[in-house]
Amino acid sequence: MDPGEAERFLRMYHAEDPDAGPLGPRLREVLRHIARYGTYTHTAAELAYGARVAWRNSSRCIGRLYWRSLRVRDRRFVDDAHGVAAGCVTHLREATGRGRIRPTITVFAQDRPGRPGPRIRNEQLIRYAGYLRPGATVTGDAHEHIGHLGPGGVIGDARNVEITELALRLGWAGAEGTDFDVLPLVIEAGGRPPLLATLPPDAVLEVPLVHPVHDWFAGLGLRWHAVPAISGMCLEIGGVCYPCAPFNGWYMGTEIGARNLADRDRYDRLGAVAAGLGLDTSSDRTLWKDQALVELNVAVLHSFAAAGVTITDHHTESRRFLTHLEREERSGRLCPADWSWIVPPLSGSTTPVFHRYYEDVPLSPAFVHHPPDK
Ligand code: HEM
Ligand code: NRG
Repeated sequence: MDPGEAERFLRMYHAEDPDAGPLGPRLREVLRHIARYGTYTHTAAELAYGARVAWRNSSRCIGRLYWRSLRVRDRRFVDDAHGVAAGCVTHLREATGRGRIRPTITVFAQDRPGRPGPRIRNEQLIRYAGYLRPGATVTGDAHEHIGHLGPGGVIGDARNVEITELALRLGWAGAEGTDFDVLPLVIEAGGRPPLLATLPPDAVLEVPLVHPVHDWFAGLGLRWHAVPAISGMCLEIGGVCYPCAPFNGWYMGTEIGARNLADRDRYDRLGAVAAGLGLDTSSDRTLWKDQALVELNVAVLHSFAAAGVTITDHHTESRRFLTHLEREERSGRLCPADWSWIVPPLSGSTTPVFHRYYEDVPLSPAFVHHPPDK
């Protein structure tokens, strides 16, 4: 590891947090550890600060106003797959809060020289299986994104075909073949074969989707899980990599209504919604997709609110994000942002985040995507 990265992190932490104590002795200790062991161990306070700043630095995230309130669960002593599975279940129960969702991260063992930390193969703790219908084919870069579905398509979430097939190969017995089968976790640790871990139902809160006006909408049988918990990214702090550090906030409605359930290569349900609404789908120019998209998003926000599950809308979140930018500027910090991820996928130009540009630079600490086949 590069001792310079450790030093930069420690200098930043001690400059930002008056309670951090004296820098000198800590810096010398860390540099000595790196020289001797090739890595070092964060204090609990360094870890909590590092995780919060990694969120603050996530230039694709519109939800950063509350970065200071991230709950950090320190499980660095856990490096085995069963321990990780149990820690994830506890994470979900605590973070879900029966609908009052709490932004939370659980940090498992770090990478050490010759001893990599555990890894969760799923991109999120809660994901729905995707089953290729017989005869269907997938082309394109299947790892990043399912490209084009062949005839017959997919049951469930086409994005998760690969992890579903892996789970099935590993002997997953829970597959029911519905559109909304919750996948088991696939956890690797200690160079052993992967562990399959089924999530207990009480750890997975879901919301059936209904529409405030259109009763037929419930008949579409759509639902989504309450908590987005990203498990496929590495938390990097001061040169240390935590490859297993699942984190969650709450959903912005458009993630579900304008992407997950609407994208052609996900659930592709705009046609079904348009049919229910009785729209003229004979031409793109009737804007039937646009109308269906709005009603689908109305249903998502309405259903989560009615079920008492935290969710935000893209107008509110855009305003909050600009407040966050102002605060960061006043603190003398650069707040990196990626326009193409920050601008919501529905009614972009009606939100204030659309009408400006942002600087985007990689800062550390950070959440980074794992290289595809590591
Ligand atoms: C991305 C919202 C909490 C880290 C995003 C995206 C949205 C969002 C809308 C874009 C997702 C997409 O287009 O697929 C929110 C909201 C939160 C929240 C409403 C509520 C509290 C958090 C937390 C963390 C975080 C707690 C980390 C501690 C990230 C990261 C990405 C992201 C790393 C980029 C993911 C990627 O590259 O795939 N967030 N977020 N967010 N968020 Fe947040
Ligand atoms: N679009 C993805 C989730 C990405 C992260 N979004 C959040 N993160 N809200 C989806 O599942 O739709 N978060 O930590 O709250």
